[in-house]
Amino acid sequence: MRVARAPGRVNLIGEHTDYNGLPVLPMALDREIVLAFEPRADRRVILRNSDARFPAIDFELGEEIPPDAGGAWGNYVRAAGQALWREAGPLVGIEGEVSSTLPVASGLSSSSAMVVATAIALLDASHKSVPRERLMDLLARGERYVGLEGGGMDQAISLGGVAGSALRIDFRPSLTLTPVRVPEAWRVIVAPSLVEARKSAGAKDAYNARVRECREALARGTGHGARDYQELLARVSVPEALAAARPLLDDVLFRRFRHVVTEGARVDAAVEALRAADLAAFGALLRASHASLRDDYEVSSKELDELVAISEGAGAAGARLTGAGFGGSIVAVASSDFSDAVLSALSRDYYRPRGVPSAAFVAVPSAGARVAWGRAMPGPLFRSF
Ligand code: NG1
Repeated sequence: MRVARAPGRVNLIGEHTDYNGLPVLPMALDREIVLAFEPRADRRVILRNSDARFPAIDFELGEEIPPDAGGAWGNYVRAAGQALWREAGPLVGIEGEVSSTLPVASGLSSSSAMVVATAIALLDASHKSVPRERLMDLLARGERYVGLEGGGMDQAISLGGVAGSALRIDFRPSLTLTPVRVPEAWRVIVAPSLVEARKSAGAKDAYNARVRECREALARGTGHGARDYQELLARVSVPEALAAARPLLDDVLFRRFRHVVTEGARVDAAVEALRAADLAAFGALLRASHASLRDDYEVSSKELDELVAISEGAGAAGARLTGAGFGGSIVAVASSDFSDAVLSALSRDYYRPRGVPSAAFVAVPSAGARVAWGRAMPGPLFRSF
């Protein structure tokens, strides 16, 4: 048996920036999709899921793989199979079982972890390889198979995660990953809202609408001829971009535009704060990011706002929704002195009233996806991608 493991991620800052060409700052989690598999002699993929909610899947790899009925987890497997076949095919199939320590639809990228785990399993089974950055990019485009016009953050961090570090990921002019160590005394707390952000369902339309609005805002002359927001901000400052955009955009488009350009600048500032171990400055940026996502981008919810308020009230330096929003999770950053207080407050004020002891956890910045022989053998037998 071989085992492919692909972690989920928590994004510290840089939300809804990746598909606009601006950077992000996620870290890979110590929670992951685990795919135990054996290569097959033909091109069938047969996978069981240890979670009884998800029925087994069985399909043939190829250039054009027909989708399963909407919303099925098997579409993330198909997405990886089709993208990889087009890049590196023909491939041999696999047979095995998927399990997960990642909560689904929680803004922690279990879907991209599924795509990445499938891809590295198929490559391993077929004795093929694809250069790392190329794989990140092709899986990002490949995941659009499920109908979400997503960016490239999730596949890149799941493949490229570095233990102990967050990664600044730039998408332009080329995909670049820069690890930035998370200070020992900081705690990154993830708190799921228990409201699922199922992008295979309603949240997909809301997400794709934001992608279109951002393109439209740029096309209405606010982009100074730039092809994306990265090019725009290489030409003009944030205040200049905002002043020029105001008269050209209606209220909604202006607020979408304002979120994107200010969030891009917050990523730059957050990387500096992280390098300087300046927790107060980092926390202030998280707060500003959340306000912008709530008021300008309109992707928060009352549950996410409540989690943010509880965390900050209990001593977190800052907190914000993480991932696409519309449900999912928040991330809070606190000094080690305050993390217990934050976790207790979340349990007392958010989870217990909803009938669960807690769902929050301290996230450990972890390594990226890998394939190993046997069930859980660490060390040199791991092959990194
Ligand atoms: P989630 O929904 O949290 O997995 C999505 C996109 C990201 C990024 C964030 C918002 C995919 C697979 N994921 O992440 O690329 O745009 O929203 O910052 O499309």
